[in-house]
Amino acid sequence: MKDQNAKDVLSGRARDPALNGKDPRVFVIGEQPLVAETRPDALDDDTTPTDKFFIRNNGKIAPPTEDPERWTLSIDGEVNNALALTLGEIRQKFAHVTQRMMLECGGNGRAYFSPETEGVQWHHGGAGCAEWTGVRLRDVLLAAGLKETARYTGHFGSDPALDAQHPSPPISRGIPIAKAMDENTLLVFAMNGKDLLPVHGLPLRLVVPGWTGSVSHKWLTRILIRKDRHDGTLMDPWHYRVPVRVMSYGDKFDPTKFVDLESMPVRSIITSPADGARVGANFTLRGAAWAGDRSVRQVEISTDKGANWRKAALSAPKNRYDWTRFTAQVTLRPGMHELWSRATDSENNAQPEEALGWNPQGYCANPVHKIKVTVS
Ligand SMILES: Nc1nc2c(c(=O)[nH]1)N[C@H]1C(S)=C(S)[C@@H](COP(=O)(O)O)O[C@H]1N2
Ligand SMILES: [Mo]
Repeated sequence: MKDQNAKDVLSGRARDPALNGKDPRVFVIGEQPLVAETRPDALDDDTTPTDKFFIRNNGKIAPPTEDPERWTLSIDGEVNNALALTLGEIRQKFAHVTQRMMLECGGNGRAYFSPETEGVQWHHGGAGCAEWTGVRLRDVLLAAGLKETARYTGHFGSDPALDAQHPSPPISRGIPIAKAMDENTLLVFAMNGKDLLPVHGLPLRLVVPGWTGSVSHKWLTRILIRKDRHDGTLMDPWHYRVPVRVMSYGDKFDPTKFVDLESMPVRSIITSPADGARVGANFTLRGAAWAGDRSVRQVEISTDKGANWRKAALSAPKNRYDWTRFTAQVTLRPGMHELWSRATDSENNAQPEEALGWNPQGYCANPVHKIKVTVS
């Protein structure tokens, strides 16, 4: 991690203006396109401040818009009244909702797979929990009048491809209509009480909580309602799909044995103390846990590399898709120690000690979080 930061300071941070104002613990793991994750000790706030929120772009950041209120979102396809709504109209016509909800990249945890897989090497910090303000996508879709044939959404935004060397069209993913109609799926114009930052989708984005972050489209301009699964960029058989059965490195890739990655798996992180910290003999350990569409049933802590576990105290989430904060009182002898956290979800899935479920694109690695501390 230290090396990561050094590299970050020398390269990405110096160059990419999107990192201006971000906490130094948001470190670059991909430069073209810009991808940056948050060190777990920077996720110690109940609500993740915007300056500590991870960044995942697939192309360039969309060019700034002159007049955000006149930004237009179109809804077309399998609807009775195709709509073209300005942001001003969206604000005016639909009820505003504010909820604290998780956003997490589908590749979060990828660095823990062995053998290493393709893709950006996220540790545990491709996730954050912000207060999102917007309107329910459901309300807008009801205004457009879904036809009986409506099955799936397709999302389009205004971010351009990276450059001539990377001419692939911008990401365009989608979700089944049931998730689009879920009351927690929001069309968002504010993050933590302020307009979205350009890098987080100014002026309008989707937040589809609990699911792979790739469906939470930024710089959103159009939602196409479809009769069948969307076929946009990164809806191919490789991306954001996970094997139905356990597979191993070297197994033949058979696309018929894969399903769309939707809900993210259970995960916990220790947010205090920081990895590598010096601590007193008695301290309060703090952390956060989340589980995609499911809830967190319990979090356990081990101070002896998994030989013994004991329960952490959980605080109640504010609303659905909020993370669960936890604390534990820890007493340790002088010396070096490891602190581990393990969460279990409402369907009794627990984090494994090492990343299981290897898959070629490296989705959903959720091993227990392990940090080292020194008691002096
Ligand atoms: N238009 C657009 N939306 C996008 C992306 C993108 O590249 N372009 N990346 C997606 C991915 S993969 C993730 S994980 C989230 C990250 O959101 P954030 O950068 O605000 O943290 O945005 C999603 N929405
Ligand atoms: Mo992502």
